[in-house]
Amino acid sequence: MYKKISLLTGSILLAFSAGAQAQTKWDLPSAYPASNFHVENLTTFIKDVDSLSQGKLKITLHNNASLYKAPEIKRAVQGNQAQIGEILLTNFANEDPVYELDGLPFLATGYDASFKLYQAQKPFLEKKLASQGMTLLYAVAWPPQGIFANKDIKQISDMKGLKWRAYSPVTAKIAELVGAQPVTVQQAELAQALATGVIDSYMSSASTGYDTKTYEYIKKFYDTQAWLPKNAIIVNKKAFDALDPATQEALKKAGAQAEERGWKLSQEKNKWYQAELAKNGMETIAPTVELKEGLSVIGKRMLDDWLKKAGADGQAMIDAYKKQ
Ligand code: PCA
Repeated sequence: MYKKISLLTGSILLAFSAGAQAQTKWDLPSAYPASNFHVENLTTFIKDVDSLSQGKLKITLHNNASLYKAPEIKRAVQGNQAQIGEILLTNFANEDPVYELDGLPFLATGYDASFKLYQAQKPFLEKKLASQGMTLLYAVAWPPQGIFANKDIKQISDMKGLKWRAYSPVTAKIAELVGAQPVTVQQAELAQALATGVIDSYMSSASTGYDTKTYEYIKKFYDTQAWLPKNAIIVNKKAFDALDPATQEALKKAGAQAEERGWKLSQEKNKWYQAELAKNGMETIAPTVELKEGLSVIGKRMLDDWLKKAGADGQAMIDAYKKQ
């Protein structure tokens, strides 16, 4: 009898403590597949949030654009249909120049330079997102961008007429400037666009080449290392404010850890992705001097255009970047 009572008391206590710790459930849409390093990183982040918040904040990942397509995720977070989401910043270049900066070719070409560019961009990015009712939790760079094409490309004029997959306004602009035909296709639909011949070339990372099995259609990767765009994890401000202070801290801590881990993972896995491309018959080619020069002329022109659009804030970002 005594035993029974104590068991009962135990379960009541358990029920009570579970009830007292209100649990919050968030949805996290991402546009990339499970094999992608950003998504691997997100999976660890979600586990960390769970343990650091002592189970109070449960985040469900919806990867591969299964909940929202890439260009829709930002608005979903803004409207709190999703409380947290992953976006490719440069996808939103038409909304504000601050989103475009890390998508410009040949401004910041390696991981160190890209991280510096991020530090210069960050305060402006945070301000812009705050004005849209969101906060920046963390951002991680994609590996350097190169050109996937079967054609021999020795100079930019060789890119004329390519059926060029663009993922952002900037990558569409590059196509226009070299005389290629841009078609905007997000990564989740890229494999199909290759299979159906809608496109025959594009500029992106080895990571995306691997995720989409591009090697089944394209055999050359020109390693131009032109820029490193970033994915950002953004949070709806109202959803964040509704969390208790300890849970807010847990989320921020897990985010800071994910940012640090993500930049390392991007570099490490880039080597692995490149090896996988080679294993699957893709040749990595160093760009010729002419090709590099042609692309940097384009980069310079795009930066000038960007500075005109971005005004004083833009100049402040570039100055802060160059000062580091
Ligand atoms: N992969 C993404 C964006 C940048 C990258 O490396 C894509 O191709 O859609």
